Amino acid sequence: MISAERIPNNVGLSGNKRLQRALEHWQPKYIQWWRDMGPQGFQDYHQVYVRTAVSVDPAGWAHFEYVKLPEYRWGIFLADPVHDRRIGFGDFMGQPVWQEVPGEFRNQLRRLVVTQGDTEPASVEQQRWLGQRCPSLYDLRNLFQVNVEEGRHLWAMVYLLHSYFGRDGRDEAEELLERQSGNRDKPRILDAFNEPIDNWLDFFMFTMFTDRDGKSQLLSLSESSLDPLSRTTRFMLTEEAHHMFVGETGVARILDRTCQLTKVAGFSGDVRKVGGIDLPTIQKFINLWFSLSLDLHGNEVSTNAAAYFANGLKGRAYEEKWDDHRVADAMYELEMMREGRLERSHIPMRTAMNEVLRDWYVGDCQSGVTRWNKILERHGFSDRLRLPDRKFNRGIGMFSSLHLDPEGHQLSDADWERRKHEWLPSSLDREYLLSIMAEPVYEPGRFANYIAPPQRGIKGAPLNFEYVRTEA
Ligand code: BYC
Repeated sequence: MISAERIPNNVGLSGNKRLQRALEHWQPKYIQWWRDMGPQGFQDYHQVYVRTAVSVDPAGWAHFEYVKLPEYRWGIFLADPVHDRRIGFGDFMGQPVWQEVPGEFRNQLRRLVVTQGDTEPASVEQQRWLGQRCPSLYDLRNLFQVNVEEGRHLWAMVYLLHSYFGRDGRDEAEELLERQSGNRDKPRILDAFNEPIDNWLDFFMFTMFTDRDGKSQLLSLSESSLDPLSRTTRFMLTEEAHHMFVGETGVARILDRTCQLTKVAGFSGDVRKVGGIDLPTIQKFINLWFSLSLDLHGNEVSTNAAAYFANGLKGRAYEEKWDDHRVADAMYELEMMREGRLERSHIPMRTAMNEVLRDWYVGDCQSGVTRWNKILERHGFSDRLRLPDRKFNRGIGMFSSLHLDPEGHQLSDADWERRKHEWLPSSLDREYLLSIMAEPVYEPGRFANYIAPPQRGIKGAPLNFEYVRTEA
């Protein structure tokens, strides 16, 4: 018997027998999945100082305790309801939001919830070996905090599937535990979630760029006319912020250390000789994860996206900041491929909604890169990091058939093959990273040579706090 108290929630779980029964069936499979596919080597003997959301108010956020990972209390939370909330965009604008799924939009909504839900366990799977190469206990704990929260986000989507999509929803919830990141026969739905994340530079770039796509998508789903979806994703956004913090500060600390080590190596020397991560390598990982995450926004021209908007299923980020919420006639200007040439064109904005969201995303990423460059500036370096052109290295959308360099110049297939590792990580780069991460750092207060310590510890604890401990 599943106890509702073990699942912190504000959805009245103890009074909802149907949902309890559905979760009773699903939860043991989830725990088995977590053991098999979650953090490897940290299931039974380690306790982690994690934050558990026990309610949606700020006090419920500050709940920190040591837990064994499989015993984490994954909860189900919806942000508080907004009184008399109305549909904020599209053809049904102004009507009351929906508390149930309208039959005509059931398939579209299920598809959105399943796609979102699929990414959450996928990321845990991608990151499952990182604990064995961690740069410090502080970072190890942050990795696990991110992992348990991704697990909780899966619970959030499974709650929606079980509560609002009947039998199909229950089947989909099972399948979320059956697909596997990188599996040839049963891969995860979106491409970036099938890429391996086997070193900590990948991890920090993933949490910086791919979790930020999580933010774009959750912002747009939080505008949804389906109120339970809106409320669920609004609460998820509060957790997403921490994931991006881990990514942005992780890269910032590597940059800081790279600058220090470059001075040690002598400016013309190779920072790898003193165990650091050189700026060109950092730039390649930016290029990779930024372009993979651009793909996650879908095709530039998309009738699916137009239908999601028209039907009020998915809005734009911060929809309230726009003037026109119906977008019946507005046009959108974008670069398009026509007869093999790039030219600027105007298309109906509704069909460009994936691109509109991508615009928001690119701006948000740029702010982060600008903050990273301040570190280089502070150390007196003239080098600067950059986002590549958004057509670079695309696997989805109309630019996926082209080869371009990071400045956006077209290349022949042969030139691309010859030069791609100037811009994207090579197997040698990856081998180098694994070589400096081979020995995990489990000693409290110590940090691997390639990364600077953070400015402060977690919840006021010192840097030498034992953020992950083995049982006495
Ligand atoms: N990979 O009309 P189109 C997160 C497919 S991350 C593979 O452009 P649509 C997180 C598409 O399925 C956020 N296939 O796209 C971060 C369709 O296939 P079919 C996750 C792709 O439908 C870190 C076809 O191309 N949230 O939370 O508008 C850690 C035509 O597509 C891809 C969401 O995804 C791709 N990248 O899809 C943990 C939100 N892109 O039907 C978590 C929900 C497109 O022709 N999903 N295709 O076979 C959506 O909003 C939309 O499904 C998409 C775009 C944004 C993915």
